[in-house]
Amino acid sequence: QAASEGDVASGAHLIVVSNRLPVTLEQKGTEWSFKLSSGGLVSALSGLKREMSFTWVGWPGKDFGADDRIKIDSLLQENSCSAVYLDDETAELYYNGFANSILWPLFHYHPGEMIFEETAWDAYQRANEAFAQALAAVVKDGDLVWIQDYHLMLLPRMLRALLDNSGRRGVKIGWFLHTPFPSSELYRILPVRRQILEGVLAADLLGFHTYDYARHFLSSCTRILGLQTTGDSVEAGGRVVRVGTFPIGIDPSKFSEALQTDEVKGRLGELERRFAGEKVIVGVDRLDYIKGVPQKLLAFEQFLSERKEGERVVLVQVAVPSRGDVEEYRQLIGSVNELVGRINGRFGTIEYTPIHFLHRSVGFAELVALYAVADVCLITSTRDGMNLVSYEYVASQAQRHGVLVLSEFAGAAQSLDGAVIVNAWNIEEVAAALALALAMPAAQREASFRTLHRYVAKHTAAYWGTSFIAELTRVRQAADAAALL
Ligand code: GDG
Repeated sequence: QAASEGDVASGAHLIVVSNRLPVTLEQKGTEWSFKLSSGGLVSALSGLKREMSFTWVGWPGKDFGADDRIKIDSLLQENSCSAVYLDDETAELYYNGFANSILWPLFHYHPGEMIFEETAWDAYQRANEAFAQALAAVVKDGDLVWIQDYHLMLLPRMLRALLDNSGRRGVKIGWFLHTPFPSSELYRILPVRRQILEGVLAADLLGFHTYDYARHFLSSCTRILGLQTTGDSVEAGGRVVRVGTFPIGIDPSKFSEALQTDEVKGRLGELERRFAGEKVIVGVDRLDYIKGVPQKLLAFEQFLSERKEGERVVLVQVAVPSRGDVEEYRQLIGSVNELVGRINGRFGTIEYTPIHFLHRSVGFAELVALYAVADVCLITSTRDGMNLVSYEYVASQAQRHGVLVLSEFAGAAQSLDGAVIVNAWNIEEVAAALALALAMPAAQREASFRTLHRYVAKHTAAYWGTSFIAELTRVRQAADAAALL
């Protein structure tokens, strides 16, 4: 049962907290302006914004001087946002040093990439404390605070302490993890494993994309903290913390509506002419080692080497630059460039380039046209919390009924019946799935599309957000009722 805006508006105010505000600020002369940035979380919360109003609290991306802060604050306030300022050194160490170099690799089963440094851990604590202070200044009795992701795992506890000390009552805190939560066998590697668990356990409701992630979290609580758990709760410090599964989604109407615009129709027509007589496979990923781009390229190479007849096949791979200031990401760019060069050199001709590799982000209209023109979408994440690209492809395929080939290591594989599920590490298997997908009869493609589309149309970003908030409200009512007894 999803909450409506009225449910929240009737009592509490909702505050959403994430590491980054969803904006990029730009200065022209003395004036500041901003544009919305892209990414999984931004896409999901924009869908929620259509359903209910909230204030968004987060870091604006860099530090600003006092004069600029005044202008930026009022610009943000007009857009229901509020900034948490961090000095540049703290921000760098907290974001790149701890969140992206320790928690991110560990949560995606890459412990080899994890280098634990005390200075980064100190910065993570300082940054979470800065968020807690900023929030404590705006949170009122009875408000709902919804904290996002692995950057802010100490925040529930720090915020709770500040609220308790200042006598604030009835504030409910939710936290949602957008990445996988790894098996406790892996999680226990983390030197600060206790502090991180205790940090989130001060919340009232903890949300994960899949049941597996929730289960891993609960067994970490038992094994590391010795806490009592049930299938959907954990008892910590005399309180019962609810643990639930809330699979995220997209706003599918954004895609179906875009497909009706002249801009996208025009571009789609151009792409159809450009790729006439060829089959198109599309890939859209941030260039992150979790997205399995090298595995995808190797599988495509294998597929090409086995293909004896039929139309030419091209792979259009959008690889959005990401975290270029972290060493592992720079190495990845090098190896991906090398693979693309090798495969194009091996299979290309004057008339035919097998891989169109775009190492940049593309505009939304271009993205939708690319999704719509593609016969297959190939997702080979080696681990991925959910993966919204898979949903977006389905939302753009009402005409073509293309085939989704999806890694079993993406959270989306748990929900998207109708996709061809593959082990992304098995190059032969992915190559065979590509051949199968491209040869799939129209009736089978249509049936799979219908199944996929039904799910994507129902489990939207707004549904995800309102279900979480409804549950947080319910948890609060239950706690209030217990307090009266
Ligand atoms: C994290 C988790 C989880 C990408 N390239 C362009 C572009 N995008 C947009 C896509 C999509 C989003 O970025 C990517 O979302 P994903 O979910 O695939 O991946 P992450 O960014 O890693 O997100 C993930 C998500 O959080 C939500 O919980 O699903 O598992 O890792 O919306 O469309 N948009 C435009 N141009 C591009 O070139 N306009």
